[in-house]
Amino acid sequence: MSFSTQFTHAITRRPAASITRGLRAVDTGTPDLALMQAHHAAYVATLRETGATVVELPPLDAYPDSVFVEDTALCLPQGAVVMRPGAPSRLGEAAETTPHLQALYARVVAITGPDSFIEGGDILVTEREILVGRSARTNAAGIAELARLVAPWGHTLREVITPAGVLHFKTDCSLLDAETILSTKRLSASGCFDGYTVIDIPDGEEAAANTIRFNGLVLMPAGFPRTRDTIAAAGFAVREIGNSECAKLDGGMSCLSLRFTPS
Ligand code: CIR
Repeated sequence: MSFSTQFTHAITRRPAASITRGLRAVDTGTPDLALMQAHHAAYVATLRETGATVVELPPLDAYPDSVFVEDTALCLPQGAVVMRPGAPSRLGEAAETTPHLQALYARVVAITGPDSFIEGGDILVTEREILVGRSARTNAAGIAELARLVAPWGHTLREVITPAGVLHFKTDCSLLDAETILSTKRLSASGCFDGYTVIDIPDGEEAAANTIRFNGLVLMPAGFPRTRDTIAAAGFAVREIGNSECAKLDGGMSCLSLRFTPS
């Protein structure tokens, strides 16, 4: 069983009313809470449809970006690592996730800093390695600390670069199966996926690169028909989920959940 695509559990957090104040690189409009809630419910229902248990955490109004729960932890088969978000307004979110991981995992460790910063959105776990993109949110000290924490669990880290102007490494790529990565051309051109099979995102649909393979399904943002057809033609079962409101805050499919099989 592939630990990078097959999961028994997910954790999500419902969007808070404060989502209107969420971080964004460019202001393209205020997110509509009701529409985001509807998209989020469809996302959770789709995860559940695969047979997984989804733990839905309540909204956290103190943290406008807390719906993007992926950034607060890295979940591996051997244990979970609580992250240390590089965005100051998100730093406290990680501690909010900790007890929920401790309820499911025997081993929960944490990035402690004080100079280390790292967000889950910069981490792509494949069957053979963990790729971590250095970005505006993830620094060398954070990557080094993560490498030390997961080495005893048998994991090898490889540092890669998140393209300039891109929020997170996984903003531009996703794992579709143990050997196949969906990527923007601007990211794969760096050579970081050499040795994998790469499926290119069609030009102009770069915003569709952040998908998740979750058990039998690939969840992708709605509105990118060429990417949808490309993924389907490669043999994957695709589900389109509305993402218009999260996209206003630079968020996508992976950001909305932690996916794992607890140990
Ligand atoms: C942020 O800037 O932190 C949020 N507005 C978006 C986080 C998206 N998370 C992710 O890609 N893993």
